[in-house]
Amino acid sequence: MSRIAVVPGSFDPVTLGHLDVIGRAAGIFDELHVVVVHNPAKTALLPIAQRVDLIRDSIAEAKIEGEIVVTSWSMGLLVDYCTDVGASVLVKGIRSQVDVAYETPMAIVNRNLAGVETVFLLPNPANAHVSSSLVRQVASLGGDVAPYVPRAVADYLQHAD
Ligand code: COD
Repeated sequence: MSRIAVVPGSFDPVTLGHLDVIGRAAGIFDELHVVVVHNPAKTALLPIAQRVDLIRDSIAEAKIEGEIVVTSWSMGLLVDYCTDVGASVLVKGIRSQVDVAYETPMAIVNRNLAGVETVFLLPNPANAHVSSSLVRQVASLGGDVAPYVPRAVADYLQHAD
């Protein structure tokens, strides 16, 4: 039986931290779905379709191999997407105690709702401080985001209005 996992996130934009988690998850599971989910708690910078395109470009640029689907989901519960595609696992990155506190109740509810387990991956220490909000802030103030994001994202942000 093939193991299908979902890596969800806002990915606004995708960072080197996200890409590290995606690459390692692709090495663990037979099929990976990277899913851009609208997070109503956050004010978005990039349109969802653009985030999907940048994730695809970044995965190609990093030469991450495997069965990887990149898509978006806005139809309700994330576990419904998991059920639709036959995924039994969600993969999340844990950078700090703040992430643990945020992710723990969601992991328990997702298991209760649909039997979907959550696997937590620890970050590469080199990227542990990187977040999309940090990238958005640096970009908005005219700073160099190249150390934190894939080249496709740096290029996009440099040429965005
Ligand atoms: N290193 C490692 N991991 C990282 C890094 C980094 N530098 N940066 C981010 N991550 C991880 C995050 O911890 C997270 O696991 C993932 O990457 C995505 O991060 P973001 O910031 O792009 O996305 P979030 O946190 O805004 O996304 C939250 C979701 C939309 C995925 C979340 O809210 C969710 O699962 N929603 C489900 C909605 C639902 O069905 N709710 C009902 C049941 S709980």
